[in-house]
Amino acid sequence: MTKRIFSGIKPTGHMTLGNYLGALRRWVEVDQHQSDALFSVVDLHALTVDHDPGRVRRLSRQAATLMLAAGLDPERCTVFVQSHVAEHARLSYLLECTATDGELRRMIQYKEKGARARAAGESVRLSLLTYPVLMAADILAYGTDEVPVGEDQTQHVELSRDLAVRFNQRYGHTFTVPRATHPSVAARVMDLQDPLSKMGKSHASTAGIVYLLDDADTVHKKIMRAVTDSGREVTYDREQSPGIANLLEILAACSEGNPKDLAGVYESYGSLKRDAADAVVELLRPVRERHAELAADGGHVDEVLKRGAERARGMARPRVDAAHVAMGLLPG
Ligand code: AQP
Repeated sequence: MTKRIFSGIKPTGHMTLGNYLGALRRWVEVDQHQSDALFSVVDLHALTVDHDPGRVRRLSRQAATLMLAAGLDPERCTVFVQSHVAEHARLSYLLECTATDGELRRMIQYKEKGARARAAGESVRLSLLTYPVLMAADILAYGTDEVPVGEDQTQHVELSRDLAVRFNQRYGHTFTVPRATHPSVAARVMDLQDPLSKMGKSHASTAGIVYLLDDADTVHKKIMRAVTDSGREVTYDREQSPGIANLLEILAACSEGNPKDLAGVYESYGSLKRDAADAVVELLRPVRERHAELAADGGHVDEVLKRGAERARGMARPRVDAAHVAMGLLPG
């Protein structure tokens, strides 16, 4: 049987090189060809933190456009917006009745983002605590076998596995137990200005983040200004030399190379940075060009999303209905 794949991107900021190398590129090059795959703009997840409604709407359309521009083919896979398929929220509640508050409070992202919000004197939305359950619903609703994600999402996919197993034990077999898969290089692209932190699209400081829609000049500047250490020798060592390791991984991911082997090729940080910058610019050029074409024809993207949501609904509904009945609710 064909394996089922689900993954998503949340519209919390402009898409980054981390999103591309950690997730989107593999969806395009591998996943959509080998499986029955669904890729979603997971917009409900963008409401878990302070947000501007107009910006979320614009970023959702931009994310969908970039997914198509990068090469997702709606004839091969299902591309849709999460909030257009009510089954996600419906299943999320059923899974909230399966999860415990303790396991959600242990989620690293909740701890980090919650602490940041409290430190800034802001309140923490309840949905920041519960959204990993919604993510489990995103995945489990489709009988997903594999979830191709960057390394930062491992803990959330683990929760989905735990909830699937627990639900099946309590109420009878309903859900496939999914597993996370990661790219072999660049599963965690780091911020160019702070190579100990992930390159994240919602981060406030943008100098260390390469956005997919940055022009060539901006990409060059950001990479040439990347923070490195005070050494001179180019070695691949994530602990001792995280900035250089990050650049080697980025270059390796762009050139299908291996970061360790590439380290031996360079004698200066400057030449490594130049080659990494050129490689990223070339990698992103066709995506930017195709994005401009697609953005000029918004009707096409809307039509793809409409068809995608219809298809996704048809796939999710029988399993969510089954979960509903299995938990003791009367069939509607
Ligand atoms: N830096 C990264 N390196 C590798 N993979 C990454 N991903 C994200 N950042 C990196 C992967 O991209 C997919 C979509 O990510 P997302 O939209 O869930 O998260 P984000 O881009 O990191 O956005 P935020 O709002 O900045 O996130 P957080 O919540 O971390 O603050 C996922 O497969 C992700 O692994």
